[in-house]
Amino acid sequence: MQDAITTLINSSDVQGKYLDDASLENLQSYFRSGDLRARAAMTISANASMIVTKTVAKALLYTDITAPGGNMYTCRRYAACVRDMDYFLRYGTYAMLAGDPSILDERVLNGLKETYNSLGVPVGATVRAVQAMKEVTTEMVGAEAGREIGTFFDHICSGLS
Ligand SMILES: CCC1=C(C)/C(=C/C2=NC(=C\c3[nH]c(/C=C4\NC(=O)[C@H](C)[C@H]4CC)c(C)c3CCC(=O)O)/C(CCC(=O)O)=C2C)NC1=O
Repeated sequence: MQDAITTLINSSDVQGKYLDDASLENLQSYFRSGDLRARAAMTISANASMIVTKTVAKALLYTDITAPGGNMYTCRRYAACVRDMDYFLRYGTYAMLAGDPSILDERVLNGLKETYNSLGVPVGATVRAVQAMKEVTTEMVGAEAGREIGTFFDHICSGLS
């Protein structure tokens, strides 16, 4: 796993150089948004199960997916989906704090699309649910922090598409 700081320092070190202006500006904006991201992480962790419940209600409940024959039908599969949504929220929060998506690539997206395809988990509906989670989370943390974490929800979606 990497974060905004190690990513920028490593790329300067490879070139044997000090951080250039563009890298320093990136770092400054990472530090400036630090308090915002930490407060958003607190709000999210205190409300995680509510965010997941609202997301499922908004995007999945009472659709073909929860009806007989749908991928979320039966308690076991419903619970697996809710658990996956909680993984997306938790790892999205980690990535927001790190300011870097590598933790998502390594621990969430690695092999996920293949797993979903082999189990018949609908990827399109999952992507829509992650987008709904972005909206629900933004309502809770506010527009500015919503944009910070939104990038990483989008990263999950593009990793699945
Ligand atoms: C921390 C990283 C991590 C992730 C991301 C993860 C995902 C993950 N989700 C799975 C299953 C599943 N995932 C879903 C999810 C859904 N079905 C739908 O229709 C919805 C659209 C969607 C929820 C948004 C379902 C229903 C299953 C069970 C499928 C089955 O066994 O038939 C499985 C197969 C094994 C299992 O059932 O536990 C994995 C590995 N596991 C991990 O360790």
